Amino acid sequence: MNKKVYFAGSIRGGRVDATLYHRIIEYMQLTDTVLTEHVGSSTLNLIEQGRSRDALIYDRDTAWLRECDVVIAECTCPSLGVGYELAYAEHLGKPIHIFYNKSKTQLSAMLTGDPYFQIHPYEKEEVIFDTLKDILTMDN
Ligand code: 6K6
Repeated sequence: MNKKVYFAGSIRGGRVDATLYHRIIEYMQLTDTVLTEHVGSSTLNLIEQGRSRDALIYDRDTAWLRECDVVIAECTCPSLGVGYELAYAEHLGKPIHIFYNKSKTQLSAMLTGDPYFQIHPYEKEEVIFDTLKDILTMDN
């Protein structure tokens, strides 16, 4: 099944993992539709542009969260926006998979302590793609 994927990754929280996000998005786009392709872009404008511009981002992203079939989040780099998206998607009952590199960070207890989330710690990047393949071929 071609799934609509909401990929979440840090933007204003820091772009240290932006190239990893790009590789994850490219992999998922081989079989599925990624609604949030921009999260992996190397040319994002990170500057605050006022609340009305940010309101447009919020409205579009929350509409995509309502539309998606599954949420995939890469949480090695902490991000307030990603944390918000995860809680929003949980409230909607969306399947949520969280990846993080356990040799680089400790995930917030508000994520690891919530049994709703499917959490996938990894050390080697290759493992992410095997897990994604399983997720994207699941029935839901
Ligand atoms: C313009 C073009 C591309 O990006 C922009 C402007 N910023 C955002 N656009 C779209 N989604 C955003 C933007 N800033 C944050 N988000 C959403 O919040 C993304 O879906 C990320 O998963 C998450 C990142 O939050 P922060 O707190 O790290 O910025």
